[in-house]
Amino acid sequence: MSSMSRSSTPGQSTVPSSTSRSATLRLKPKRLGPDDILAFKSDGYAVLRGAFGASDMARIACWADEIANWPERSGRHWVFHEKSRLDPARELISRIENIVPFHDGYRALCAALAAPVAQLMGENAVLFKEKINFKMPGGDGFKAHQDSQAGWERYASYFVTAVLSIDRATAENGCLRLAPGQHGRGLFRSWEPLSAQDMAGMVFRDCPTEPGDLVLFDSHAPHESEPNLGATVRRMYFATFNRAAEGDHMARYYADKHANYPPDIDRDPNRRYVFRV
Ligand SMILES: O=C(O)CCC(=O)C(=O)O
Repeated sequence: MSSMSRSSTPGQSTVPSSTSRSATLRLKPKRLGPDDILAFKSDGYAVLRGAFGASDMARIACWADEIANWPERSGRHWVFHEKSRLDPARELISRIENIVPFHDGYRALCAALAAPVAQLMGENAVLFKEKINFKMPGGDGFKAHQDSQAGWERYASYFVTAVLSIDRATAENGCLRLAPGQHGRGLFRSWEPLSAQDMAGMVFRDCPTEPGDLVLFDSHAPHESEPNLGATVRRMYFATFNRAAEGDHMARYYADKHANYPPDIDRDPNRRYVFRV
């Protein structure tokens, strides 16, 4: 049912080839049940608890450590940094994007995540973008927004993001917060977070997660998160898919993004880059 843009074996969580290692990896999340699908339709999101088991999560967490330790090089994975809110003298990794071309494990994970996303879409899903948000102690939060506000609708009309909790996420370390039942209002406005007026009547709820829990939300579902002012790291892997019928836009998306908001290693020191949504 599911397919991935860079997999030669659509619908399977098998790594076809590798630029880094040639191991074959199999990851298989739990399937969504009818109640999860109903929750997704009515709330704009669903939470699949324990989608991956402890041994898969131990591997996925190890891979995240591995990637965080890779040297930063132009033309490879994209690393973004931020100043710690707890100690401004400290630079933290805030997120790493564009991992799949360089990592067998995360490629297998994306292939696996395409399956529950395809269940929600009712058709094949193709990978659009992916990243790990590290949110280390001192890492910043995210203002309330809809993902499509970041100009995504020039590529496709609809997206579903699968967010895998690598670490335990709590109110203290900045878990996701989502506003149920608001996705049906469509896209508010591109390139700006939601205003107080947009949010009148929206109720954001903490969505604490354990390693292995999967949150799936659509691109109009408002969400936000607080900074991590606690002591524990809160890593989450985000894989966003569009309907296969709307095409494969990943290469174009990353090329366009590179022109406007490149990874830190590729930045022009004389240019100012502003994160908008
Ligand atoms: O990592 C988070 O807490 C939220 C991230 C988010 O909303 C985003 O990257 O669009």
